[in-house]
Amino acid sequence: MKVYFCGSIRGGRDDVHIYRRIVQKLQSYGSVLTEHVGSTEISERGEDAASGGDRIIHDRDVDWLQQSDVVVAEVTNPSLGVGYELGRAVAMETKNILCLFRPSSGRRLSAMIRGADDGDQFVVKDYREEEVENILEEFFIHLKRT
Ligand code: 6K6
Repeated sequence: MKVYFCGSIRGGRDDVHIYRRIVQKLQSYGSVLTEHVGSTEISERGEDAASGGDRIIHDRDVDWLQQSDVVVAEVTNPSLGVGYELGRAVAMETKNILCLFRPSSGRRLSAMIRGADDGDQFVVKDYREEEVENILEEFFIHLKRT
């Protein structure tokens, strides 16, 4: 199984420790195409020496999105890139999408994400940090049954 993980980069890296936990858990279900999103080496600038510019990042990520079977997004920290990826994934129709949001942040999730939940292919789940692995476990067990 190929999993595409989305998390804020230029939108802010405050939650990177949670992204890392999510990526680690996702790796037990398949290959995570975007494991760099959970890397503490990547700053808010979202650049490193190996990167060849924004177009290359965009085109590679859209290609990975197309290849992926499942999309998991941590959406607590607002990010234009994550919102864009989710919109593109919805347009691809074939993806199972899980959005994870922490109400304890005090933020309110965008209506365009919360309102996209159809209880089937696009699911939004509120969670507390300590239960993140269990939430993922439940989601993937359900996926295997369908
Ligand atoms: C090179 C090596 C590590 O990071 C880079 C350069 N930046 C990006 N590399 C890969 N994916 C990126 C990069 N910048 C944004 N993205 C994608 O958009 C990721 O898949 C994230 O889910 C999302 C974050 O968007 P912003 O708007 O918060 O940056």
